[in-house]
Amino acid sequence: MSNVVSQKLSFIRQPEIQSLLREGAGLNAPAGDERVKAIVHQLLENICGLIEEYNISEEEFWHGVNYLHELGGQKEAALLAAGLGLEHFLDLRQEAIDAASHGVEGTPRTIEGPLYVANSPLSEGFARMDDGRDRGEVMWLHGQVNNTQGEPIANAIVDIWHANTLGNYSFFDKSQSEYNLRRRIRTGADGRYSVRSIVPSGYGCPPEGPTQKLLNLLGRHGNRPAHIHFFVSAPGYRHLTSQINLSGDKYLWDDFAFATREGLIADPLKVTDRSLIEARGLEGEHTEVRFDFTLPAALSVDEEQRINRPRVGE
Ligand code: MBD
Ligand code: FE
Repeated sequence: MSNVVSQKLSFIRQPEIQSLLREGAGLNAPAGDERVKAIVHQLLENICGLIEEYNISEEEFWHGVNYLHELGGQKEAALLAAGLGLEHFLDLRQEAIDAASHGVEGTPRTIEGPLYVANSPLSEGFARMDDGRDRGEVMWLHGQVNNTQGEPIANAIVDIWHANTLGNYSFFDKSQSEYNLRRRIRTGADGRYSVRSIVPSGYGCPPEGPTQKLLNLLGRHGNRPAHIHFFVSAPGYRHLTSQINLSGDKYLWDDFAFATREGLIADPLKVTDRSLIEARGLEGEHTEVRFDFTLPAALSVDEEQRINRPRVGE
């Protein structure tokens, strides 16, 4: 081979090194998994190529190994995957695959992120999500789940989670009550869901954590705009993982996790109308956020389920 890369990477091209990479990946062992072997082999080759190309010192190498220990020890690997854009990449790739079979229809998907907790309390039509201890602005969040013909979907489960006014999520923030700001709503025949909650603030990565440490070296911030996460599912329809972002946030189009998308932005509305306040059983002025979902029909039962990934509470 005489391309630029192979000329530059002359050390790892030596037969002795190539043989070491094959041995390391178990290519000569009869047992094991072929796919894992192939992937690990290429991974080893890529790592050794980087070491050669960037002249990575032994000290830098062990520093990197220790960084993985820090990342795992503080359970920030999924946070870093979001911050490096890898989780958004998976969305873009899956969307391109899906477009081929479904066309482009329905509410856009966007990343789940690392802060979901399964099995939050389930209510019919309406729930209050906050425990009343965070004196943030009251938020009335509501909308309708529809099919692509615009008809309401009954028995859809709208699983909602969001941060408090400090940008923190219950469970991960032990100062909050269990399942605070986490609820599941089942829609009735009208396809509607509504919740009373508090307006969330944007999230910021733990400033002393390993994710922020790397982001600093990249010259990047670790902030997200104010957002609300959703899983929306219903029998016969495609599972949707998405989020809405609140317009007006300074990070709306500068999300460190790249989750903001056209079609996923909601405009918070100030409600002062007395009769509307009373109809909602609220005490006074509040912020209304309306967001409707459109779910395409599922082509298989698999598509009705969220992807499997390790989650708290499952
Ligand atoms: C969040 O709240 C979030 O949604 C993501 C993707 C990453 C970090 C914090
Ligand atoms: Fe979030």
